[in-house]
Amino acid sequence: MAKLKFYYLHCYTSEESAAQPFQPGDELELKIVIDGNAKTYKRNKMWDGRRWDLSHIEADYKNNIEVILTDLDNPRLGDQHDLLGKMTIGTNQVNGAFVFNGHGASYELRWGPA
Ligand SMILES: [Ca+2]
Ligand SMILES: [Ca+2]
Repeated sequence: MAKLKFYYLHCYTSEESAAQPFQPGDELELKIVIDGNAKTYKRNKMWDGRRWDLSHIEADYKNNIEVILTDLDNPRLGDQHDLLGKMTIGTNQVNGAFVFNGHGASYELRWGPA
């Protein structure tokens, strides 16, 4: 077993421009899959310089944690969600960071020992 806690997700560059009227920044879906069990967290209005505090999320895991970050859009209007990236944390990586940079975005996730 390994144990970690997430610290934050920091936005360096959002996928959608904060300057776009009616669409300020990203609508994020953060999916955390702990040994195959998925939990989903959402946060609207993330843009350059904003930080999402994740310090309430701890994980005990046996094999791995998969993290999938998506900017939600509007598929019903033909605007598909944008996958910003996915990554896997193994049991030997209880301290680390990862940058999601799909679709020109840049978000850094940090985590450490719980
Ligand atoms: Ca969006
Ligand atoms: Ca988008």
